[in-house]
Amino acid sequence: MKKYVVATLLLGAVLLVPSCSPVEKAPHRPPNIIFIMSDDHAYQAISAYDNRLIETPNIDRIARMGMLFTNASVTNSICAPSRATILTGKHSHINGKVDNHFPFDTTNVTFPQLLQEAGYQTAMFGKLHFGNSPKGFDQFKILPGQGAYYNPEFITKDEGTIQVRGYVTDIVTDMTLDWLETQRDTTKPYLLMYLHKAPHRSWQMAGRHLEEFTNRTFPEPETLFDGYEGRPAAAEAEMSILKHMSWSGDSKVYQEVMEALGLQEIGIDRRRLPFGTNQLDSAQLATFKKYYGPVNEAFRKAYPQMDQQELMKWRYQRYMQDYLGTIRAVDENVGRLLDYLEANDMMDNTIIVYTSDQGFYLGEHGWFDKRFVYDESFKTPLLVAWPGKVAAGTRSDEMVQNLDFAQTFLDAAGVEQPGDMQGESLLPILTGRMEDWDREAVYYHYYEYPAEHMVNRHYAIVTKDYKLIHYYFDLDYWELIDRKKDPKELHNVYDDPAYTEVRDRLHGELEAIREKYGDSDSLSRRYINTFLDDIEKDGIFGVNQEKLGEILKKRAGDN
Ligand code: SGN
Ligand code: CA
Repeated sequence: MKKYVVATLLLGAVLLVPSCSPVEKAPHRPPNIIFIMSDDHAYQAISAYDNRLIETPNIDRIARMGMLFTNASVTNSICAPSRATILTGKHSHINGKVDNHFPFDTTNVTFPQLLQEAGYQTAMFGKLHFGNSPKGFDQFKILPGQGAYYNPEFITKDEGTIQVRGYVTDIVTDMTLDWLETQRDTTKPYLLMYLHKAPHRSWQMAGRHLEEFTNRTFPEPETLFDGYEGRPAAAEAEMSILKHMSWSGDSKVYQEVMEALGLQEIGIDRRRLPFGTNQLDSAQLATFKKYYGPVNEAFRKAYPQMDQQELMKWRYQRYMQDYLGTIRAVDENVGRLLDYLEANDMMDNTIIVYTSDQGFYLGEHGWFDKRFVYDESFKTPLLVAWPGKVAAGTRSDEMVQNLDFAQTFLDAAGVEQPGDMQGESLLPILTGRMEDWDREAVYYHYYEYPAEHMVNRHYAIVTKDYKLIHYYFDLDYWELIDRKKDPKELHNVYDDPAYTEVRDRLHGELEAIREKYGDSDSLSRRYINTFLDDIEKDGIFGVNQEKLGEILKKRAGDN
């Protein structure tokens, strides 16, 4: 009997041998891919990076299972262009989606289409923001445009436009879990894109988090009172927490309180009065009022004594409370998904990515929003788990980008990467083959100007040590940032003689990287003209009319 057991064990061992044998490789099993992306989620608000603002235990689980990237960035820090780069593996100037203004060109080839052709089952739930429906998906339910936090509508593949009651972060997760539970074709590997609207402006948290978050106080960033010396584009931008946030939609100040205090609504937000509540039903609104009522009362009393600095501090706290409150629900829901995968033994051979479409300013430089190549919006969170393939609890400070996702997934799936994609597969980093990775610099190009927040057009080369930035329309000047000596990015050393050599070297590298990726001044000029032609005809939302007039007049002078 004993002999029989031993023989059986030996036979079992022999049968298992092929996967360990040096000659015969195990057959490739294409992994499942779960791509989780939130909208405007700053890495400063993920505790795996930094726990001063909020604990995100569930998102952190992905880093504990796999790798945390500390130097991941985007090629163009704004929503739809980032998503287009992710799907196409190409820079904005090549895929054509340079800004949020025009719809995505659906003749682009995207990695989900290629995975679908290769036999993957594909699904997308949540925010896309393309102005059209995604190609290459067997199933999708997406928010129209920015989508709503409460009782949102969805454009669906099979049911037309539907409205679902509830809170968007919970609903997108319900849809995702429902798909995993009831629609999976278990004979195929799958690509699941689970895309949150939160924490996008204007921040509306779930009712269950109002009590905690409207009562919390958060530490201030060191650069809350940046004066923008030497950085004219920063000085011109309209994204100051003090000056450009709206009283109603952003800070949740009631109209009657604004009137009592003589406050004029700020910027473009007039359309959203009163206080961003148009999508809430009466019960949801009552919960909002229960918590924002006392906030308003306290503000009504305190405001007359506040100086500008105190007001900035108050507005920063209000901002953090609401922004971070929306992240609590994202974290809880990521936890629901991970729990589901664990409970159903679905972690094996599955890549799980958590990222954001870009970073965000949480008071650094006195700002909210993004767009600049400065770290808080240039960098983006990136956590990747792949149990069995990526070592648990690892970190990488390599300069990876959203440009690399498409090729990474194709590589992992064993699908050929089209020669015109511009990123690189991250598998060498993820699986510890660093001899196959040698990137030293990345390229950045932001376009959307003139537009809301008025961030000048700029392109840049970024290395681990420096950023060389050219602001070219309508300002025209250079910035050089020494990332090691000046991590808060407060000093433009472009004209400092101590940096002449660095500056000249970086100019050469910038020209080379622009050539490598096929970007040029003539292409930039073409994008400016298409944009200005369009807004000259139809106007543009959110732009100071006087400034717009000046830009268009200057342009007329150019021609
Ligand atoms: C909206 C926001 C802006 C934000 C853009 C782009 N204004 O227009 O603050 O920069 O979206 O964001 S709001 O008054 O409508 O909230 S993106 O993530 O879609 O690129
Ligand atoms: Ca975004």
